Amino acid sequence: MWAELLPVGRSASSGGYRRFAWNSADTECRAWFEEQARNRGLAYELDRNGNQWAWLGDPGAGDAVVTGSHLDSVPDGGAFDGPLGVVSSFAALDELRARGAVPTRPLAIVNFGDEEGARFGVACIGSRLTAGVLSREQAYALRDADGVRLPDAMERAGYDPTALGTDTDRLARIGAFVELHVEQGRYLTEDRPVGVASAIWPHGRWRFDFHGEANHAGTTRIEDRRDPVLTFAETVLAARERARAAGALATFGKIAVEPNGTNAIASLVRGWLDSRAPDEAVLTELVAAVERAARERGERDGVRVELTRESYTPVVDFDGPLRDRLAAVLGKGAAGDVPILPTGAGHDAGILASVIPTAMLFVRNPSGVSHSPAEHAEEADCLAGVAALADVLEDLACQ
Ligand code: HGY
Ligand code: MN
Ligand code: MN
Ligand code: MN
Repeated sequence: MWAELLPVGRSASSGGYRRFAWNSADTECRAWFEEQARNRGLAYELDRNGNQWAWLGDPGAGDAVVTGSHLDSVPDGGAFDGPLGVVSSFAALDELRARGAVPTRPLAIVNFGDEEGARFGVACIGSRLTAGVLSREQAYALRDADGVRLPDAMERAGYDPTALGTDTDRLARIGAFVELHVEQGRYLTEDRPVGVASAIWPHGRWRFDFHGEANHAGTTRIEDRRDPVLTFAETVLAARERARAAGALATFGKIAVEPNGTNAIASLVRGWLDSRAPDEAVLTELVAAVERAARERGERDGVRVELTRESYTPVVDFDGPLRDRLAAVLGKGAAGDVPILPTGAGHDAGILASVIPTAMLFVRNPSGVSHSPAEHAEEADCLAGVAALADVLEDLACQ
């Protein structure tokens, strides 16, 4: 199962994945999901937001236990972020059947579309639409770097975008959602390779636009320049320095320069800030400090600065009965405490936590590296994750 998915959308040169929403690699992953569902005799379903579901039992019965994750990736992403959760869900279902466990509640495996937001700039589009935290209008306004609208991208991939929106009825039929995900840090250890999420840090994406003045690189005196690259550079340095001081995170990983010519002073620089912090007040102050630094430098450079918040996810606290139940299941017959850990990474579980009981399991990633072709998890730890997920599903759905 895992081996079939590995080559899909993988770059021969970097070994990284380029599975962006509704592109050919994403469509191939979706075909793989449908095949896995049908091969197991599960009822396959595509919902109004393009998320895929594989049901064991009557989807209409209510109080379903759902597990799954996403199959899309960041540019040049790793093999585990997302797919490990989906593959482990199918493997855990196989394990339940091998144990002869008989579900007393409907069970479903889900692939949430466009979790990384790599193409349209907003993360977790499939789960945000389902949970009602992204409206149809907002989704229709999204465009990719080539100006392709989200609904047009869906239609070109053969999906009907006309019914995008909150899926209240579906949410009412779900009693619990558990997402298994590769850890994107190094908290878990060899003897405790599976842990339970305690929280997701608040995080968001802000776009800084630096408006300067295009001019000739070879004839414009230094004192006559209004160079937005300079203001941007100062902003990047300020973001790093303020984040370090605040014990938080700030990254400019995506940049656009116009007209982007070697011998031309730029007219516009766009920098996307991804920022995250242990709590919301720290995050708010960090972004405000970066904005102040940008504007102060812009004053000096004669560059106009505009700031747009593109997406924001408040802190998710998984503390509650479902998390405790997962910790109890993982703790059965195991020595020592069950690892309970926070993450700075966003997840579909973080979106759904606002509308249904939700919890997460993390599987050890020895290097902690993620959003990179170097992302890796050991087979033994992945199998431990499948066994833990099977125990959790048996506890939740087969009692
Ligand atoms: O960006 C994130 O944290 C997530 O991987 N989408
Ligand atoms: Mn990710
Ligand atoms: Mn992920
Ligand atoms: Mn994620």
